[in-house]
Amino acid sequence: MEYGPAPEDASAVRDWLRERGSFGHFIAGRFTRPGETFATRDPSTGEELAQVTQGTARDIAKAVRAARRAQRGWAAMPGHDRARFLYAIARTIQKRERFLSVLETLDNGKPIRESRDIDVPLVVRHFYHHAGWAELLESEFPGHLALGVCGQIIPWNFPLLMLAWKVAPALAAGNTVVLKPAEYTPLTALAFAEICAHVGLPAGVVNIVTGDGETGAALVQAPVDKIAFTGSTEVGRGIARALAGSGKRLTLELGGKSPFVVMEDADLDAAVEGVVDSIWFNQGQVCCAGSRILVAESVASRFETLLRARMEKLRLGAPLDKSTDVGAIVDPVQKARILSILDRATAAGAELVGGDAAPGCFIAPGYLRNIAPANPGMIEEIFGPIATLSTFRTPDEAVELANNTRYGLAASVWSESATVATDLAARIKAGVVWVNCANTFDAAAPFGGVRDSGYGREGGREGMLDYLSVPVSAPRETAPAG
Ligand code: TXE
Repeated sequence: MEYGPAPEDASAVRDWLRERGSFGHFIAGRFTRPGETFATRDPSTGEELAQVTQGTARDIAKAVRAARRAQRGWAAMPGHDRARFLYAIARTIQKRERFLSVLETLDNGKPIRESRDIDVPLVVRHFYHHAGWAELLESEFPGHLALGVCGQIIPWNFPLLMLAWKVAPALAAGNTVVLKPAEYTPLTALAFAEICAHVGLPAGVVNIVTGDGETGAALVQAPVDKIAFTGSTEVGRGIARALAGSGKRLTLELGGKSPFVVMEDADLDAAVEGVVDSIWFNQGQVCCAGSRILVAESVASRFETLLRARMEKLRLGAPLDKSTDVGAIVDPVQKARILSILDRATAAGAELVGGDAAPGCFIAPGYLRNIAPANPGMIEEIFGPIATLSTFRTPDEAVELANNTRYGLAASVWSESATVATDLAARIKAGVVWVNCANTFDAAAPFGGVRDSGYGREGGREGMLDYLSVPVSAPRETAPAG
C-alpha cells in the first residue's frame, strides 16, 4: 500500500472529537446526555474516533414527540421563511466543507478527494436546491400538505449526502424529521445537528438518534407519518412488511446490480474512465455502481486491456492522502462479506483479476471474468470494488443480460450513436439510465429504483411529491339546479 506525501490536515476534526468525547442524541434542539454508548472507528486504522449513544425505543419516542410538537409551527411558516433556514444550512455546510470532508473520510474510509470534491459539494447543492422548493411550494404544489413527522433511516456509504437527500426535501415540504444514521458512520450527522442549532433552526424540526438496526426498527414502529429508508434490500423488505396496513407512507432505496453496457462503437477510453467512476468510486460501496460490465464481443479484448492498465494505476491507500483513489471498506464486517462473495464466485468458476485483500479494511480494485450468469458474483450485490466482465454479441442480447437481475436501480450505456444509446436506454429496466457517463447526480434529477431496488424518488419535483400529501381539492362550484 502506498502512503503519499500529502495527507489532509485532520487536526481541527481531532480537536472537535476530543472536546466532545462521547455523543448523546440531538432531540428538541439540544444534545442529550450520552447513555449506553458504542465506538465509531476509522476503518483505515481501527482507531476509535468517538463513543456514540445506542438509541432506545424511549429515545425514539422522545424524538418523535419533539418532532410532532415542532411540526405544526414549521409547516405553518411561510415557505420563504423555511427557505431561509435551508439556505443558512447550505451556507454553513459550505463554510465547514473542509471540516466535514475530513470527518466523513475519517469515519467512513472514503478518499478525501471524494468527500471533498463530490460528497460535501453535493450536500450543499441539495440544501440550496430544496431551499428553492420551499419558496415555490405554494405555487408549485397548491393544495398539497406536509405529511407530518418523517422517520428517516440512512446507510453508511454516503453518510452526509444521504442525510441531505432525506432531510432537505422533508423540511422544504414542511415536515419535521427523526433521522437515524448508520451505526458505522454517525459523526457527520452529529456535526449536522450542531449546524442546525447554529443556524437557529426551531427546536424539534430535526432530531437525530444514533444507534443500530434495533434503533431503526423502533423508529419504524413509532407513531411517524412516513418512513424513508436507504439500505439493504433485505431490511427494506422487512420494513415494508412491518408497515403493511399501517397507513404510513414508505419510500425505499435499496440495493442494485447495475449494468454498464459498452457498445461496439463506444469511446473505449471514456468508457474505461466511466468504470473508474462507477465501480471503483467509494470502494464500490455505491447502490447504483455499474457492477456488471457488459461489453460488445468485437471490442472486448481491446476494452479489457485498457481497463486492466487503468485499474493497475489506481492507488489504494490512506483515505486522508490526497493522492489516494481507493480507500478503506467501511468496516471489517463489510470486508468479510465482500470476500465471502468473491470466494463463492471463484469457487463457482469465475476468474478474479486484481481484487486482493490487504491488511486492515482494504481490498484492491478488481473484476471477475469468465463468469457464468448463475455465478453468485453475477447475482449478488458485492458492494465492494469488484465488477463482473462479460460480453454480448447483439444489442438484443445486451438488453437481455442487462435486465437479467432482480434489481433495477441504475444503468449506464456507452455508444457514440445517440440512436443506439437511447434505444437501449429505453429498453433497460432501471430507475436511472446514464448515457456516456455514470454516477452523475444532481439535486434537480429524481433518483430511485424499480423492482427489488425499491420505490419512491429522491431529488427534483418527484422527490418533493414523496414528502407531500395528495392535494386537498378545493370545493367545486356546482351549477344551481334547473
Ligand atoms: O445494511 P442495512 P448493512 C447493501 C449492501 C451491503 C448490505 C449490508 O449490499 O453489503 O446492504 O449492509 C438500519 N429496521 N446496502 O448491513 O442493515 C441500519 O442501522 C430499521 C446497500 O449495513 O440495511 C442502517 O442505518 N433499520 C445500500 C441502515 O438500516 C434497520 C447501502 C442500513 O443498514 C434495521 C447500505 C431494521 N430492522 C447497504 N436493520 C444502498 N442502497 O445504498 C438495520 N437498519
